Amino acid sequence: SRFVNVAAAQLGPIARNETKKQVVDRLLAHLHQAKKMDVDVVVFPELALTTFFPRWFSEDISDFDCFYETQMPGPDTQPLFDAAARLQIGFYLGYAELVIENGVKRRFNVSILVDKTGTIVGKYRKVHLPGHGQDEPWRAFQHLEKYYFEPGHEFGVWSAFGGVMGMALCNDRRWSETYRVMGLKGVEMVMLGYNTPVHNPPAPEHDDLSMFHNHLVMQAGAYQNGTWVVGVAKAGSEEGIEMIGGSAIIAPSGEIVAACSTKGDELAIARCDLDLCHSYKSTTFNFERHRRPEAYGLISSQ
Ligand code: CDT
Repeated sequence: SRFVNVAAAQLGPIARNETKKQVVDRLLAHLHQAKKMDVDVVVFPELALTTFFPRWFSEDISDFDCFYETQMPGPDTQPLFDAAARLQIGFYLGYAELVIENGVKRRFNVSILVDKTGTIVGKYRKVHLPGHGQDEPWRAFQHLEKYYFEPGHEFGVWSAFGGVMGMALCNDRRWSETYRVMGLKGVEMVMLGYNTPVHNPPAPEHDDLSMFHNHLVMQAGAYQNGTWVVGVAKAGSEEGIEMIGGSAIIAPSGEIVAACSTKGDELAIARCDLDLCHSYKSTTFNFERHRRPEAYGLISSQ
């Protein structure tokens, strides 16, 4: 057995005027609590340092630069890395990244994986950016990820915590390709944070199904690739917008083995045996033996 004790560190809402210091204190409380329960790695949500700012349009995109991190660790986030090293606990963290390349500002929705020494072992830039790229005032609220971020271009895996770790962010979890690309790279645990409003303005008929769809996609992704999936929400009523909770740790069987039951700051913890992946990866989903890529031309070429 290869056990990794994992905490899904759900966050309740983050107010627009909450300072990064206040938020980081909430994250530190999670790290300390998790350590008491012998957790190896804590998974935080997407955009875990700020409110979900793509719900508002700003004509001048730079007005929102305060929601991005220009360095990681930076002065606000250094305490997380110090705590990780001191407590010997790792974490996955989602945040908005602002980098200047060749004099041009570039913005990404990213996650990082930090090991027990407080060292960043991997960074992932969100591939599937949902929503829209221009202000759409008819909506009850905006979902401007295509305006505030550029898409990333690959799904990676990293050796950490005694296994093969993968990262994704929110909307990525709805796409089977996300898990399959990492599955082909041998992933044993996919960590992903999300911010999902209950209400979907273009398709309000989906609203009642938002939690069903949340678990459906993560459970299917886990089973079809023989991997653990740890999905973590920023939940509750954030600036008047209701966000789903339902953070869950899902086994390679597709079963939910731990879940949050509130919409606030809450830990769900599971002792995950990475060797459980083997039973699926070597039988039903033995890719080498059973996949038929020659029949998948349409999706493998574009
Ligand atoms: N953050 C994020 O990707 N949220 C989307 C919301 C629905 S699309 C407007 C999601 O897929 O959960």
